Amino acid sequence: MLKAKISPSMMCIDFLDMKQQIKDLDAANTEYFHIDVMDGHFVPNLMLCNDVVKAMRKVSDTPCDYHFMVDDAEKMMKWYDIRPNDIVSVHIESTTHLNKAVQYIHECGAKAFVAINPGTSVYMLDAILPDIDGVLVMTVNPGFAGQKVVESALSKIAKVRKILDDAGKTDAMIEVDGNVSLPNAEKMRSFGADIFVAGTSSVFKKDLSIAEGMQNLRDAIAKGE
Ligand code: S6P
Ligand code: MG
Repeated sequence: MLKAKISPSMMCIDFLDMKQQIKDLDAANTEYFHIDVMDGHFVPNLMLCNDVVKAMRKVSDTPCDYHFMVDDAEKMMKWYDIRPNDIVSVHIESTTHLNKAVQYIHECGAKAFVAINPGTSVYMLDAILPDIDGVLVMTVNPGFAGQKVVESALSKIAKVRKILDDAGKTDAMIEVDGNVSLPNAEKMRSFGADIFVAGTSSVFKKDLSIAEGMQNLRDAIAKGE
């Protein structure tokens, strides 16, 4: 089992208090910052532009974990500050030249992940498997925070782990995104998830500090091991 990592979703942060919350996340040793990019076409919402990332980079060196929910990821990615050690996920459903997109991510020195929606079969990964560093399994339909998990997406985590291991990609990581609550995180870990996107279900909660939210999530993940 690979070491578990947490990637708090920046679209869930309190934008009026962003600087302090970034410092709190860093104090809690967050491994990544999850950057949701939405274009209003592939998903019915608009989200974080590169200016937000640029501002974040001024106060933290923590790597970014980009999640491009856009129609034209190959073009859109070039607007963003992608650095070595970042993760970049592009959706298999919307990226026509997937291999080219993965090549570009690698040229930036970043890790290339492919994201799959709850309704997408894990077998779609077959051709791109040799070229990727991980898979982002969406456990809600992308577009919004605060949704309920799609139960059938949970069992896909174990299927993806098996497909990766059978292909000899034992170091490839599985990231999960969507309603990563404490009970869900425990289950997701037991199915083989490695990177947990933390949103309104865990870390960004009213009446809970970021430090407490991060610790609760780490404890829940550990229970699933
Ligand atoms: C949703 C997006 C996610 C959300 C995250 C929110 O389309 O890709 O990254 O920000 O899932 O977390 P939660 O706990 O509110 O579902
Ligand atoms: Mg996301």
